[in-house]
Amino acid sequence: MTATEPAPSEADSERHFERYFEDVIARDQRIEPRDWLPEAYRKTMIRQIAQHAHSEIIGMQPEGNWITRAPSLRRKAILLAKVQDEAGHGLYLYSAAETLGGDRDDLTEKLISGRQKYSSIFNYPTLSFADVGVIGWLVDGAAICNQVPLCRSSYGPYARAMIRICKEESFHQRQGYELLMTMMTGTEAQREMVQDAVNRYWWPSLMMFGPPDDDSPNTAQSMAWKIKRHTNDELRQRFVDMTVPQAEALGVTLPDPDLSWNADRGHYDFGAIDWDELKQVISGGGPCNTERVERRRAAHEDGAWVREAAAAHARKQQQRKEVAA
Ligand code: BYC
Repeated sequence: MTATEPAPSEADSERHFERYFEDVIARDQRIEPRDWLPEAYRKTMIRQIAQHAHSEIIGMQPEGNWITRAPSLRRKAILLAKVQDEAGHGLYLYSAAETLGGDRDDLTEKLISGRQKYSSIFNYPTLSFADVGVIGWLVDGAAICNQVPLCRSSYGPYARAMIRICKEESFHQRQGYELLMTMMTGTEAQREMVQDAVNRYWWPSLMMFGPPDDDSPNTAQSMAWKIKRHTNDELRQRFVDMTVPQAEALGVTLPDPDLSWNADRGHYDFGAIDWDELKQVISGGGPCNTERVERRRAAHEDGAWVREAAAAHARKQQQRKEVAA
């Protein structure tokens, strides 16, 4: 632009930024924190990342229930490490949300006041140690199916966080499967515990992928922005196809009489999912919703002194720096 050319209007600049954003998406490159982005993209990204972070943090509770009662030192060490990993995943994700202006305190407040969601799966109880294995196998297995494509999500900090998270989730899935294999080669009572856990967790695991495509309000826009790379139903099908042979190898029965190989489709057919149950659990009416949120609220309140002490320390350090300068 020369001095004699008129300055671009605000609307021109906005259009220029918009074109740049669309171009980055079309070329399959990443949107980075300092890039201009449409407000709706920012909102969607904060919603998804926050829901994901909350799921990791609330997801520590069902398995945490078994840390003190793990049957051996080895199982206890494995479970402790896994639950700690979930805390780490939550922290990377809250940091990714912060790069979009999502304030961590605000997000936590929304979680504990029920204004933001977390994955439905963590509202089911863990009734036996076999549940730890089944969560690793099915829940982490479903999470991997859903999250590997998110490593190519269009928002850079989210995609990069997802690479590390997926590596750790793979170990989580393996530890679950290995635990179940051990139990399945144990006593009859152990085999029954595994089958009972599979019966309780199979359908809720399928619900983790979200509502069916024709009832998923966010999918079309999130696919267009390349936040999501596959629809909810595509990923659910991928999970079923991957899991059926694993169930056979394990020797458990998946609780679905309609599950059968469809040679024409090249996929397994499966029975109808109870979408009313998913709606009820998402809207706070699952078996453990109240308990999970209460526990998170109590932990947040118990930790207030730590946050205050850290803030006071940071202020003191800053004052010392200013005095020294
Ligand atoms: N539970 O239009 P839709 C883990 C919500 S933790 C609750 O299809 P979208 C682990 C959805 O948010 C892994 N809410 O939405 C941790 C939306 O809400 P709004 C957790 C659900 O976003 C510890 C509304 O329903 N993984 O691995 O296009 C131990 C309409 O849905 C659910 C993630 O968070 C649900 N199941 O697609 C072990 C992955 N499903 O708009 C393991 C990241 C849907 O009313 N998230 N909703 O506020 C995603 O991939 C997508 O957000 C979803 C939903 C596929 C979940």
